[in-house]
Amino acid sequence: MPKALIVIDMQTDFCPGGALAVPGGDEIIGSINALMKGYDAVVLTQDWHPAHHASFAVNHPGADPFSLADMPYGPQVLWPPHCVIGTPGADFHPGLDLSRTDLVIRKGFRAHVDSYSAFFENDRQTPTGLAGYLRDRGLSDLSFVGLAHDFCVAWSAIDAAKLGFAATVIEDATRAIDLNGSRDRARADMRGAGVILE
Ligand code: VGL
Ligand code: ZN
Repeated sequence: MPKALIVIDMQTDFCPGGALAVPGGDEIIGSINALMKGYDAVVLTQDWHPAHHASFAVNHPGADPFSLADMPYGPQVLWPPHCVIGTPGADFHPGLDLSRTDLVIRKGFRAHVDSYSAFFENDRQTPTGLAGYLRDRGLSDLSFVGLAHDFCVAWSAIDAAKLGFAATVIEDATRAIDLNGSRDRARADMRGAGVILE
């Protein structure tokens, strides 16, 4: 089965020193680079928000970062501003090997809806186009790595499994934000959806 490595959001803002740093986020870059040669395709995702994005706490007067807001599509964690379009924080980490990248899929660029998953925005309906790309290329076996384990990696892997792809998360090559037990919940949800945790 042709296989793709899906590298989620390995961007400066999610690494130590960044605006929404995931603890140890930069420790996984070497293993991700090394994994790339074992795949038929490498896809990178890039979190890519306008400054007035609805997932930013600063755009909700009085709301604290990491609190929950009610969006038309359900509860949404409010984040510090991160991965703003065109800023250095939105760049891929300089250590990431870009030489084998087949496709970069940007997500979260619509101001009123967040997008954790590489496949669907958080309204769970608006597709990013990634499923069609992978199917067109016959890439049916997907391995997920990157940041953050408990948000964008988990949501992407769960959607992949629901869409009928074989989905594996290589946990050593991920790091979690771990907000109120989100890491354990993500692991249980992934297992429940048929994602293999490796
Ligand atoms: C992510 C929170 C907000 C992620 C992206 O990449 O996991 N988390 N935006
Ligand atoms: Zn984001």
